[in-house]
Amino acid sequence: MTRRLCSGSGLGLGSRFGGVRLSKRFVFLILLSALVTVCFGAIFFLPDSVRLRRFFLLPAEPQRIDSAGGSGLGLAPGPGRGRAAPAGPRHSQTEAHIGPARRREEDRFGKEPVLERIRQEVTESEHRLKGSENGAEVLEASNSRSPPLLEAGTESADQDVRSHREKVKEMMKFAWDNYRQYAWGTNELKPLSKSGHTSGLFGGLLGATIVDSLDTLYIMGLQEEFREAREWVESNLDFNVNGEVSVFEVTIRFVGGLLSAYYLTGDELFKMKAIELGEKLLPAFNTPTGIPWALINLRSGVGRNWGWASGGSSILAELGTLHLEFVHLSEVSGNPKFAEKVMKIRKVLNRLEKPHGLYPNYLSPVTGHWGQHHVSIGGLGDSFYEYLIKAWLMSDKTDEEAKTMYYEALQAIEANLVRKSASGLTYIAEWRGGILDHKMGHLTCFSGGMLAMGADDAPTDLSKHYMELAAEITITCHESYRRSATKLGPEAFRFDGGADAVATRMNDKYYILRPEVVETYMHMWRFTHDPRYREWGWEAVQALEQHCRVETGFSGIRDVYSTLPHHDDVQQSFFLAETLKYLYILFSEDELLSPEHWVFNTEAHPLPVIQRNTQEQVITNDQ
Ligand code: DMJ
Repeated sequence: MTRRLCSGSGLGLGSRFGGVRLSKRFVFLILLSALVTVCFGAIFFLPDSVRLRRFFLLPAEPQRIDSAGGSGLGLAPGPGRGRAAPAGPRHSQTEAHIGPARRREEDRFGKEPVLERIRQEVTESEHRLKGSENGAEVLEASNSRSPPLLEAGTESADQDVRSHREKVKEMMKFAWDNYRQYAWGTNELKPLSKSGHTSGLFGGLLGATIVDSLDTLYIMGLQEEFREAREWVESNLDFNVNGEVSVFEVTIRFVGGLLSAYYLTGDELFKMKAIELGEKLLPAFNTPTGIPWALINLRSGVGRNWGWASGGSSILAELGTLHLEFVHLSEVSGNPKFAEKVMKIRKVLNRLEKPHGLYPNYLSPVTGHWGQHHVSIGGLGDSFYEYLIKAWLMSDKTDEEAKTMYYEALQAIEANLVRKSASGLTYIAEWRGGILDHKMGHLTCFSGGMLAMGADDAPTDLSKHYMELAAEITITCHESYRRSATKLGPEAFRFDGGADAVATRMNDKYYILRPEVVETYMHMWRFTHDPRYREWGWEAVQALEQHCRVETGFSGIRDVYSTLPHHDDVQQSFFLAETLKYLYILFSEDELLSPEHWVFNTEAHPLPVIQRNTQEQVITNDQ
């Protein structure tokens, strides 16, 4: 009878190597010396590895938050601005602090920022699989430093502006306190039921309001609340959940929120959490084209698309709104694999034939072909366009590809979708296979701010025009608010059948505390200093107070045309992340999170512009 020997059996009384019998002690010594060599090498030759840091370095203590100026900010400005820089990424690094891994990196690539190099590499060879796929190529951590949040001596003398800002801060505290009391640790507050709200977007992932609020609390100087939030993140934020999450929602709210908290505070905890979550999302990109799945099970890594999406497609606004966060994940981890994923998406989109120059909202991750030809600058499409212009700005105006794609898309949008109503209101319609649907979503209203943000760098003859278009869209969105009984805008409003910026269908009449209109007011104020934008922002504050504030938080309403209270019982996390933050900034000085230094992700989480010559500047600053 033949018997198969198990592989370990040969080590019974000694082993055979090429027929030579070795003693037990000799084998043991060989194994021991191999082990010592591996450990020695890992400790002394890879000291900058992110993975090793996780094992050997304790997270940094949180930054002390001082109260500074009337803005409520507890933030020290960046180097060279007259105050001491806090620890963390805002610290300048002397050459001595640049680790061996960074130096190895410089030897190979010069002093180019990681982003620039990745962009070039992906362009040169999209199909080349790099060592980074399996973590072998781990570069030194971020070379970007945080810019100042507020430069000294810029507090407004205007008492009204200050009191409006204080009012917004009070609203934030009220929203937070009630979440804390009735829904702590869940995703969102149900302010009427006084309980937690679970949304299908996050699978078993918890704490959306906490992570989404971190930077708002910090910026407003709500120190105690920020500390509690940080503590919860440290002790409870767990990504090892067996549930399907939306890759887009988790990226913009959780990854964006954590990255932003890291850049604002320098607290390593947020960075490590952001990277850990980023890693968990990576399997979503394992598709034949690199176009990510919409949903991913965080534990198993199995991905799929929404059942309702045309022909199993991924959605443009979802697959196209990962860029800023994933580029920053590479910046803070030093690992290019995150940025490579989103650069790959960019390449696929850029290469595709576009009907009339327009991007349909559905794209198959398997074939790389468009699904249904539905085009919208609102739901399903919106933030894809936003991230093109923001990628350009966040790259310190070096990402030419993003810039070109943005202005080309804008031209097609203008030619095919922008229309004027009979009364002269400019709106952006939706496009269904060549047929216009004369409706504009609340979501589309972000585009006023986007147009203003991109106006400066438009081809010269178009700059002024885009600024005018931005102002016209803002007027239309304001009208959609002004024409309702509550002075809050509906989810969608129409320009056909006699309608002019009003909702005509019951299921378009709701308002769920969305930010897009006040977001645009904020940007328009900053670019023009036209006082009406602050006035309109204040109108929105009053309407929110009157119709959305309930005894224990803020709630959406089901019909903006009725003043009878009919609340939806959800305090959305984006109300704290975006709506209140944009209102607060609207009533702050321009230097708070100035566009020169910061770009907001689509959930209003500020991310720093990645300076072209960061490395050189870092060294120069310390000399
Ligand atoms: C936010 O989560 C983001 O702004 C996203 O891009 C779309 N809409 C919601 C808020 O309305």
